[in-house]
Amino acid sequence: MAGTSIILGAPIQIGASQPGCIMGPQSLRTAGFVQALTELGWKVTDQGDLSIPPRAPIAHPNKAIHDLAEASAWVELLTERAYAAARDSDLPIFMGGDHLMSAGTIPGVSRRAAELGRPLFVLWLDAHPDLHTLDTTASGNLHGTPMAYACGLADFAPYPPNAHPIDPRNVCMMGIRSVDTAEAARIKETGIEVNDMRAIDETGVMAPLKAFLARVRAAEGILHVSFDVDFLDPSFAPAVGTTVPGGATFREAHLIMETLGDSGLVASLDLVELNPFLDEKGRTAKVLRDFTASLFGRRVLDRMTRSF
Ligand code: B3U
Ligand code: MN
Ligand code: MN
Repeated sequence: MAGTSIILGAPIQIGASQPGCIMGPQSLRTAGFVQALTELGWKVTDQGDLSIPPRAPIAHPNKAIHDLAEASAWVELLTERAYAAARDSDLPIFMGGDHLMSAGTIPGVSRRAAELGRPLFVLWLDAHPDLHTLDTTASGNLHGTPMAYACGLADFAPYPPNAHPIDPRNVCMMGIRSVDTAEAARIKETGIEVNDMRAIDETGVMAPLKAFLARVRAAEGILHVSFDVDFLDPSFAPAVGTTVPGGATFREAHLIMETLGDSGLVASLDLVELNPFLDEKGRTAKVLRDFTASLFGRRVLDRMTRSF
């Protein structure tokens, strides 16, 4: 399954509640991320880290919001660069940075999907749905908003208008276990598929994952995976600012990544919210490296590729 992968670092931390995600891409590189994929036969081009120039603050009626000018600059830059990375490689990886990053990467890869005339699907692995708008976020932390922007659910000015919003019916969320009231209302309105941890406890991860992958395949869709570290249980992935107990186990996450790799449907990947300042001897960075390698084809034993 090996092909080409562009790696883009987006050291964003202004969307989060505490500093540290700025070191995310470097921590992954230090863990031997690029080598792990190269060993699997992938041709990897690390384009390094993006940056935005300093800018004047922008005020918003919602006084809780901070760093809005920087956030819109990141969205604008990432939309363009994610589009180009998707156009120029088989499976680009966007290394965050906090989850604000996906407000740029998803519209970027969505533009590429539109160009190919194929629908974009998103698998959202996260403790949170990140469905706040600028008006409903109470924390003012903009990493709580990317999915609402990606789906075009509200006016996000001063962000650039989202020219390629995704259809909420093409989103599948897994691992959800912390939802604010406004987000719950938006889940109801849009009908976004949310597999919360209760659902996963009841059915396991494979039933909803297989059903979703079958939908992607039937629609000849392109799949983007957005992987927030807090999807994982903090007991083995502590390097995240917003830990929520009761996350995915190592085995559940590993099975998801191998199954995604087997499917051959994944066209782009976000790795977000890694905060190396909170890590224990690089443990979480290594977990992300290994899960990514699983998605990229690393297997414990060779076995027939299954198609889902
Ligand atoms: N929904 C809360 C908490 C949160 C969202 N995303 C993360 N935390 N990582 C908020 O602040 O919007
Ligand atoms: Mn998130
Ligand atoms: Mn989260």
